[in-house]
Amino acid sequence: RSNLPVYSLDEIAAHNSKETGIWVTYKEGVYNITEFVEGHPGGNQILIAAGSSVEPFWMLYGIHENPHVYEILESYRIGNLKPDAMKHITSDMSDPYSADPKRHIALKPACVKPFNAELPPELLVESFLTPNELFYVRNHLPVPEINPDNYELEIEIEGKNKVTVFTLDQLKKMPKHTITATIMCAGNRRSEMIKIKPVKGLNWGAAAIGNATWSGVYLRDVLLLAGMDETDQKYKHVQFEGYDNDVTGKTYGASIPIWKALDRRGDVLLAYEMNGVPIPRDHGFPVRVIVPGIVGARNVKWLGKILVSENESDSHWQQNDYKGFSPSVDWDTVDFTKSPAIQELPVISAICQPTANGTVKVEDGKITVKGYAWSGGGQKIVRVDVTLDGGKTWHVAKFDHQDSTPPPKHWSWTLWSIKIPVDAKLKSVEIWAKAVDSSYNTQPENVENIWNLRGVLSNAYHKIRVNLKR
Ligand code: MTE
Ligand code: MO
Repeated sequence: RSNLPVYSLDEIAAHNSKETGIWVTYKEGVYNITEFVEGHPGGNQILIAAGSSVEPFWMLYGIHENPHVYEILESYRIGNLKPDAMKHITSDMSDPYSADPKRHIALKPACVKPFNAELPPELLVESFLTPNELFYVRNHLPVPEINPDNYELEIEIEGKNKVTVFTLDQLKKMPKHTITATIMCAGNRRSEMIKIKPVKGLNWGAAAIGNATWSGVYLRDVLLLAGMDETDQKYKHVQFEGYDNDVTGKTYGASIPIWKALDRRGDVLLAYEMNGVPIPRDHGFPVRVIVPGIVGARNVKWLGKILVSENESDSHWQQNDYKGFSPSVDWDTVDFTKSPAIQELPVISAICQPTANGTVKVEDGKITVKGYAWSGGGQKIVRVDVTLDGGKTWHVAKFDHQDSTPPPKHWSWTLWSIKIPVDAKLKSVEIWAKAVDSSYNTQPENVENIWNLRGVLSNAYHKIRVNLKR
C-alpha cells in the first residue's frame, strides 16, 4: 500500500460526481468507489461523502462497524492521503480566514467567511451523538491558531490584584468529568422567521444544533482553585473571552450568571475533549466552555480569559445581540438595554425526516416521521405530539433515544419517531410537531407571533409540507 500514489484533499474533492469519478477517504486511505456506488446497500446516501471522508458517516450508520465492510472498501483503494493533508497552509496574509481548518463537504455553509454551516436535517437524527466533523459550526471570526503547548487560560476575580494562569497540562491534571450535552444556536430555525418578514442574521435551517459528549474540568473547581470565595455575594457574572479576534483586536466574549457557574448541578465544563477526542479547531481547540442548557453563544470557544465580575460581559454579543423582542419592535424602536441576554433556551422540536417539500413513501398506509426535541435549563422532553390534519388529531411519538438523567440536569436532546396513517386520497400532507418539557412548557403554535428582528428563539410548532409517494 505504501507504494500507492499520494493525493491532496483538493484532488480528492475534485472527484465528487459520476463524471469525474467518486473518490472518498477513510483514515489515510483514498478510494475510488465510482463502480461501487450503484451497489451500495444504503443507496445514493453515499454520495454525500463524495470527494470527502466517509468516516463520520460510518459513525452515523453503525452498520459499517464490521470488518467485512472495511474489506470491501479496501478493495477500492487507489492511494493514500498526503501526510499532513489536514494541516492548513497559512499562505494568504491578506485573508484572515486562510488559516481556517478544512471542513467536511456534508456541512452546508450559510456563510463561508466566517464559517457557518449545518448538516442536512435528515442526517442529523441518524445518531444520538453528532459526529464532530458533522456538528454545526457557528464562528463570528477567523479560527485562531493555538499551539496547545503554549496555551494559557487567565483567570481573574474582579477587585483582587491577581491573575491565575492555567496551562492545558495543569487543567488535564485536575479531576476529569464527562457530560453529554446539546448545544444549539439561538438562530436555529431562523429561516422560518425570515419567510414571515426579513430579519438580521444567518439563514439557519433546523440543524444549528448537535449533541456530543464533552470532557474536561468543572469551571467551579477552577474558580475555587483560583481563589474565588463562593460565599461572596458581590459577584454576579462570569465572563469569558475567546482567543478569536477581529482586525481591531476585539475578541469574542460572553457571560453567564454566577449561580450557574458555581452550582454543583450546573455541570459547567472547561472542556478539552468532544466525543472522546481533542476538541476540533472549529469547535474551540484546545479549550472551550460548555454551559449545558444555555444558548450556544455563551459556550465560548478558544477560551482565553475568565473574569468573575459584578457585571455582564460588555461584548457586542452579550449586549447588542442574542436578545429577544416583541414582534412589533423594529430597528428604529429597538432598545437592546431593555431585554435580558438569552441564557436558558425554550423548548423546541423539529421534523428532520422527511424534509420540507420533500417526498415520503407511504408504506402500509402510513408515513414515518422522525426528529429531535430539546429544552434548555436542563429540562427533559416528556412528550412529542405530531399531527397531519392541522391539529384535529394528535399522535404521540415514541422516543428512540433519550438519556436517563432527570431534570434539571437533562442536557441532551431526545430523538423521536412515529408512524402515522395517511388518508388514501391525499397527494401531499402538512406535518406539524410540538414538544412538551418536564415543566410542561410547550412550543408556541405560530411563528408570526414570536417573530423578532434578530430571528432568534424560533421555536414555534415545526410545520412542513411533504409530497406522498405510493
Ligand atoms: N466562541 C467564540 N470564541 N467565538 C465564536 O464565534 N460562537 C458562539 C459560540 N462560541 C463563538 C463562540 C455561537 S453563537 C455558537 S451558536 C456556538 O459557539 C457554536 O458552537 P459550534 O461552532 O461548536 O457549534
Ligand atoms: Mo449562535
